[in-house]
Amino acid sequence: MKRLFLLLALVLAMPTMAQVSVTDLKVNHLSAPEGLTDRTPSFSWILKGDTRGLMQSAYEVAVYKGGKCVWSSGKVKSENSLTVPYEGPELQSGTRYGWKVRVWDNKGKVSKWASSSWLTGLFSLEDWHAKWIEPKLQDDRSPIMRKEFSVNKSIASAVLHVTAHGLYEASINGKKVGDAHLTPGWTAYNKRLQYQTYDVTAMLAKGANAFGLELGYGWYHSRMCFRDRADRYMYNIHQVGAIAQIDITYTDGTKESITTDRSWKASTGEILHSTIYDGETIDARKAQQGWNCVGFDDSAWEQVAEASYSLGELTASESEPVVTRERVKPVKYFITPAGEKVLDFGQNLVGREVVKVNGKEGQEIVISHAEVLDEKGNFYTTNLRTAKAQTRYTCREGEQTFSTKFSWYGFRYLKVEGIEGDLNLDDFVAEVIFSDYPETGHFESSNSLVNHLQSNIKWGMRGNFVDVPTDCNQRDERMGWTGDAHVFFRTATFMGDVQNFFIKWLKDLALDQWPGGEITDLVPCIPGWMGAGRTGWADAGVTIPWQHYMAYGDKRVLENQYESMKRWIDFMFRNTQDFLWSSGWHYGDWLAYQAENDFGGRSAVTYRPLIQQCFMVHSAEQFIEAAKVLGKTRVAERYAATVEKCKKAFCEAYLTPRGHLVSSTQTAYVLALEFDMVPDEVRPTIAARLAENVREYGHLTTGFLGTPYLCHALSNNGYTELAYRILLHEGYPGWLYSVKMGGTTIWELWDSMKPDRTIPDTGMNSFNHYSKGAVGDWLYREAVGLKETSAGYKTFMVRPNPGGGFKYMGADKVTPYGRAAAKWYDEPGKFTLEVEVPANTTAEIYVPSPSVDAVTVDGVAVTSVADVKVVGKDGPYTKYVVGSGKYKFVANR
Ligand code: RAM
Repeated sequence: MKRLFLLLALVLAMPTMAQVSVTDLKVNHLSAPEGLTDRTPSFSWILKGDTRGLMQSAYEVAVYKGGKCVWSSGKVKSENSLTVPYEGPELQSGTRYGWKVRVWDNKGKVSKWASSSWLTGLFSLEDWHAKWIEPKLQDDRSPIMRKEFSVNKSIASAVLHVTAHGLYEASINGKKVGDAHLTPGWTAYNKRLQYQTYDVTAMLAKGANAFGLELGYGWYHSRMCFRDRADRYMYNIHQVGAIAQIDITYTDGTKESITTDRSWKASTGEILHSTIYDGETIDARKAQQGWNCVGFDDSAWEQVAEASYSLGELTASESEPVVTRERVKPVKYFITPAGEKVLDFGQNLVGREVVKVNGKEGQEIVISHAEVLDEKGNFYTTNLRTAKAQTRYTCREGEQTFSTKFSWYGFRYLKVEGIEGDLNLDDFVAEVIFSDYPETGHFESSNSLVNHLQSNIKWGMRGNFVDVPTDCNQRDERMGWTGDAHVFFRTATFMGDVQNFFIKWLKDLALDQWPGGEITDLVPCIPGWMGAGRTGWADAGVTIPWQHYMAYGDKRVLENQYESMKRWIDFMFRNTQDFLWSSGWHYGDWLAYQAENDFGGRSAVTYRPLIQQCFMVHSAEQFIEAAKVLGKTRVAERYAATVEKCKKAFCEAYLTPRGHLVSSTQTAYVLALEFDMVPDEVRPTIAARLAENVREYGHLTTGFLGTPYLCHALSNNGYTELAYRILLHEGYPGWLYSVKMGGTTIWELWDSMKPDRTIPDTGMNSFNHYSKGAVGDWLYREAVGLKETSAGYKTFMVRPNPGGGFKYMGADKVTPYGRAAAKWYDEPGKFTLEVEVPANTTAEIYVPSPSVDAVTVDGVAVTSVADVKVVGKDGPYTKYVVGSGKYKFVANR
C-alpha cells in the first residue's frame, strides 16, 4: 500500500519535476518571421522550469529545409539563449526553414526539442522578376489593380513579396493577404523602401486565381509636416505604384513567378481621396464589387504603365507590422450644447472607427474626430490645426459597414453628421491600431491616480508607436521627432518588446544623418526639413542604441549603429571651443514650466549651452560604453579623455564656487547629477540645491529634457520623499494634474487644459504625446526597483524605494529571459517583497531592513534558505543573491 502511495505521489509530481523546457522561440527577435534577409539570423528562446536556480548549461540548435537538416550547432556548452547565430550554408531566397532547439540545465538534464520556422525574403536583386507598375492617374482616387492567372499543378509553396510607393493592400481571390495595415510602413523613402513577404500557399486555388492590389497615398504621397504644404508628393520621387510577385514552387520541383507587369489592369474604386492628415473620402456607390475575384469583367479597365526604377531601394521589412490590436466600444452618446451628435469612447486612442448603417443611396455621412470637448462640452478640433481628420462616406442602398483603409486618427470623440435620429452605440466600434510589438510590462500600486497615470503612459505609447515613434497622432504633424523617442525610450523598453521597432527606425536615423554627423530632428526626415544636430533630439542616435542593448542584450544594434553614434559625438566634439559646446540653435528644455505672469521670475528657463554640454557628455559616455562592448578599447580611452576635459570645462563655465549652477533650475541640477557632470564632493550641494528648488516651487518645473531624470536625481541622492511629492502633486504642473482633469493619455503641455477646462490655443497642443510619460521609467526601475545590472537582464536587481504613502507597488516585465517581477507591501512593522526571477538569470535582492536576522523567506529565516545567498548589509538594505524562482521576503521592523 505504502509503495503504491509512493508511486502515485511520484506520478503526480512528474509534471513539476518535468524538466526544463524551451519556449518563445524567435529568429531575430521575431516569432516565426516571414521575409528575413539576414544571412546570419540569430536564434533566441526562453527556458522554463520549476526548480529554483535553473540555468542553461548547454544548447543545441538545428536548422532544416524541406525536412533535411542543413545545419546543426551540435551541443554547445553555453548559457547563451539570446543571440545564437546561424552558421550554416548560405540561405536561399523565399524559403521556409524549420529550426529546433534543446537545452541542458545546470543539473545536466536535457529538455525536449522545441521547434519553429522562418521564411526568407529575397536575398538578391536578381530574385526580383516583377516590374514596378503605375496606374495612369487622373485624380486623387485610390487605384485598384488586378490580374488573373491559373495554376495547373499542385503547389508546394507560394510566397508573395510586395511593396508600393504609397500604401498597399494585397488580395488573392478576394481575400486580404495578411492582417497588417499601412504597409509597407514608413522609412527614409528617398533611401530605402521596405517590402513584405507573405506565405500565401493556402490562398491559391487550383485553376483560375485573381491577384489584386489596392493603393493608398500614405506617408509617401500625403502632405506631411505642419507647414501647410500643398504638395501631395511629399517625397516627390515616384508616382503611386506597386511591385509584387508570387513565387510558386510546384510539388514536381518546377517554379513560376506571377509578377506585376504591363499585363495588369487598373481602375479606381470607392476611395476617392485618402491622406494622413485629412482622412478618407469613400463613395460606396463607386465600389466595384468582386474586382479582386476570379471572373470579374475588367474589359473597361486601363492597362498599367511599367516603370523601370532601380530595385536597389528595396529592403525586407524587419519590424512588426501595424495591426488592429484592440476594439473599443463607445461608452456614451450625447448631443452637445452646440447640437452636435457625439460618441464618447472613454479612451483617447489611435485607430479608426467601424460603422454599421442602414443607408439610403447617396446619403452622406461625415465623421469628425476629436480628443477632447471644450469647456462648454462642445466638440473641439482646434488642436488638430489644418488636419481635417474626417471620414466622409457616401452610402449605397441598404445595410452596410464602413471604415477607412489608408487613413487613421487620434480620437476619443466622434462627431457624426448625416445619420438621422439618435445614434445606436452598437453600430460603432473603434479599432485601435499600433505596431504589433509584444506588450511586456505592467505596473500597479495602491494609488489609483498613479495607476491611471500608468494607463495613460500605456495608451500614449500605443497611440504613437504606429510603425515609427511619433510625437502625436492626431494633428497635422504625426512625425518621428527624435527628441520624443529619446526621452521616452527607456520607459518604452519596459512596457514593450520594441527591439525590432527601433532597429528599423535607427537604420533610417543613420541614413538620414547629415554628412557632418548631425542627426535630424525627424526620422524619417521630411524632405526639405532643415533641422538637425539639436541637443537632446540628435542624442537619440546614441542613447537609444545604448539603452536598447542594455534592455535587450543584443549587441548587434551597437554594431549597426556604431558609425552613426560616433559621427554624432565627433560632430559635437569638433564644434567645442576649449571643450565647451555652445554653438547652434537648440530646442532646449522644451515646454518647461512657464508661469502665467512671470513678475516673480518663476519660469524655469535653463541656459541652453549648459544643457548642450550635459547631453554631449552623457552621449559620449554611452558611446564609450558601447565602444567597450564592441572591443574598441583604444577608441573608448581616447573619448574618455575628452569627456573628462568637457566635464572640467562644464564646472569652470557653469558651476559657481558655492555650488550653484548658472541656471538655478531643476533641469540644470538634475542633468548635472544624473550625467555625472560635477566632482563627487560637490554632488551633495547640487542635490541639496535641487531639493531646495523643488520645495520652494512645491512642484516640478522641468520640460522635455529634465523630466525623464527628475525623480531619479532626487531618489538617487537621498530625496526619495521629494520624488514622491513631485509624482503625487495633483495640481499644475505635474503628472497627476492631467489625470485629475480626466486625461486618458499623456498630454503635450503640462496644462494642455486649464483647470476651468478651457483649452489654450497655443498652436501646438496635443492630448496624446508620450514624452512626459518618461516618468514610467522611474516608477518601474526605481520606485518598484526592478532594474537590469547587465545587458538584457541576464543579471538584475530588485531594490525598492518605498515611500509616498504607497501601501504596495509592483511591476513585472517579460525580459529576454522570461518574466521578472517585483512587488512590495509597506505595512506598519512589516515590509514584504515578492520577487520572481526567470531561469538563466540571477538577481540581487535588496530588502529594507536593519539586519538579516529580521528577514524571512517564504516564512523561514533567510539565513537558513539554501537558495538564497546572504550578502549582508548595504546602506538601509540587506542584500541577497538568488537564482530563478519565486521568493517572498519579509522584513519585520
Ligand atoms: C513639437 C512637438 C514635438 C517636439 C517638437 C520640438 O512639434 O512638441 O514633440 O519634439 O515640437
